[in-house]
Amino acid sequence: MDSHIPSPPTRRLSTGERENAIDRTIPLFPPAVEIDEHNYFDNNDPPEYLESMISGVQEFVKFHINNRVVLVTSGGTTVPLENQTVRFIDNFSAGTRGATSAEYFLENGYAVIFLHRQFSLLPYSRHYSHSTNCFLDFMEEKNGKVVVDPKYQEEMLSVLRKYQAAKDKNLLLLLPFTTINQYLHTLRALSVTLQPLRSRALFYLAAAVSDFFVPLHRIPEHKIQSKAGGNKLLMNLDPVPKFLHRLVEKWAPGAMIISFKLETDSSILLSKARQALERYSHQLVIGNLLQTRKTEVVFVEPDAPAHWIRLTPGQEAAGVDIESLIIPAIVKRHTVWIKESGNSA
Ligand code: 9Z3
Repeated sequence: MDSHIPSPPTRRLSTGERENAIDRTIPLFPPAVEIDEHNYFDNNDPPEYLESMISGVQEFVKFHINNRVVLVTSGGTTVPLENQTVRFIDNFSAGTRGATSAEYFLENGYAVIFLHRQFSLLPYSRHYSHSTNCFLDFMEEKNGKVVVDPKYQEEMLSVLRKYQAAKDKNLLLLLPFTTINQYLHTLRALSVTLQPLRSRALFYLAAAVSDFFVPLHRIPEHKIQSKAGGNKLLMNLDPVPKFLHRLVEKWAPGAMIISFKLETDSSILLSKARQALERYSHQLVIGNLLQTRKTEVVFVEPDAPAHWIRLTPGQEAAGVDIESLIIPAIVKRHTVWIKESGNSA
C-alpha cells in the first residue's frame, strides 16, 4: 500500500432523519405544583441582587398603588452550561414585542415594570439602538458639533418627549435578567410584591422562556474542555418547571394574566394556545408564529372563539406596530377584569 495515501478520517458527525429529531408523541410535562416550586427554588439559588431589586419594586408599587401597573417580560432567557459562564444556550428573541408593547402600555396610562433580558431592546431607545437602528446613522456633523440629521428631527423629538415624560413621572422601571434562574426568581418575587395592586396588576408575559435547563448541582464550575466529551458532548437538561399555574393561583391571585404562545407550525398554534389556557387557567393566551409575529396574532380566551388581530397591507406598508392594536384590545379586557373584581382604577 502507498504510504502517502492518507487513511480516511474518523467519522465525527452523526447523521439521521430530521423528522425523527423530536418525538411529538411524548406526553406534556404537567404544570408545577407546590413541591416542584420548593424543589426548584430551594435548589437553585436566587441572584445576589434580588433583595435590593425587590425593594426598588416595593417603592414603585407604593408610588402607583392606585394606578394600573403592568409587568412586561421581554427577551430570551439563557441556560448557562458552566458556572463561570463561557457558553450558554440562548434563543432568537430580541425583545421587540416586549419593548414595543411597553410603549403602548405607557401611552394607555399604565405604569410599566419592564423585566427584560439585559442588552435586549428597551422601550423608546429601541428606535435608535442595535445594528438595525444604530444611533450613529441618525447623526451628522455640523460646524464641528454632533447634531441629529434634520430628516429625523421630528420623529426623534416625539420619541424623546415620550421617554422623558415616562422618566419624569416615574412610570417605567427597568429590571434586567440574563439566565432562566434569574428570570424565575425575579418573576416570583415580583409577583408577590405586586399583590397589593390586586386586579390593577396586569402580567404580560412576552419573554421567550427556556424549556430546558441545567440544574445548579450539575453545572460545572469551569469552562467545558473540548476533549471533555471524547467524540461527543452529551448534555443532560431537565425540563424547566411550568410555573404559570403557580403564578395564577398563588403568586399573583387577583391579577390579570396574559401569556404568549410561540409556534412555528401554523397547524398547531390554536390548539396549543387553547391547551395552555386550559392548563394554567389564566385570562388570555396570545398566539403567534415565528414567521408572522409582526403582522398577526391570535387572542385565545375562555368562552370565546379565537380572535385574530392582523395588520392590513396598508398598515404594514406604513410601518404600523401590531402592538398598537394589541394593547388597546388588552386594556379593554383589563377594564372589565377590574370592574368584575370590584376594584377601582
Ligand atoms: C412570544 O411569543 C413573543 O411574542 C416573541 C417575540 C418571543 C415571539 P421578538 O422578541 O419575539 O419580538 O422577536 N413570547 C413567548 C414565547 C414563549 O416562550 N412562550 C412559551 C411557549 O410558547 C410559553 S411561556 O411555550
